[in-house]
Amino acid sequence: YKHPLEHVWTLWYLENDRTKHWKDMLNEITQIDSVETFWSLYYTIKTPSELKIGCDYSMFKQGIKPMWEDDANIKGGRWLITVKNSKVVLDRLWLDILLMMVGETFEHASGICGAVVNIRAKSNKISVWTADGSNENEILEIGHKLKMLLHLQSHNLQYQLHSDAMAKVNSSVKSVYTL
Ligand code: M7G
Repeated sequence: YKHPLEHVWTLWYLENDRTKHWKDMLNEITQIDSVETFWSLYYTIKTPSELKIGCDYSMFKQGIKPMWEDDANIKGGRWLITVKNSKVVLDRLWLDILLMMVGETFEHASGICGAVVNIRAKSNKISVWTADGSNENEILEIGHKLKMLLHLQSHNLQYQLHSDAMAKVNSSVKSVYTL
């Protein structure tokens, strides 16, 4: 017997390759539909801090691609957490966020599309993507819960719209909310 999750989730891996278009760097790894599958996968794959620079993991609800253009994301945005230095903190935050998502911890769990971790030379990033960038209540509930449950009092959480990320010309995307 396996303990089913409320939603089926898909794990994605992006491997940096300058010869490829962004979308072609995305690989769908597997579906996660039970607590047991979650943990066996978690212990099989590398943790985010073990990945090479330029790589990403994403875990999204089944049927949603981890890209701005997906119908579920196109009107949405992301809570962005910048994680400097510590490998332990990065891996811990990522696991906690995955557990919060599969455990439907958020009051507005239905508004969550997935989460991404970006391994970057400048600073690593973890983000939680939500479907509706105009739903202030939902966005703030999710943001406050992330901040509180992940003990991010000293971190800055920024909510950015994917439409702004898509349109960005320089490297900065404006934040709609900051916590
Ligand atoms: P990033 O990997 O989100 O962050 O975006 P980074 O700047 O810290 O590396 C890097 C680049 O990847 C963007 O400027 C886009 O060219 C491309 N890219 C990233 N995302 C999430 C998307 C997406 O959802 N759709 C498309 N078309 N390109 C994306």
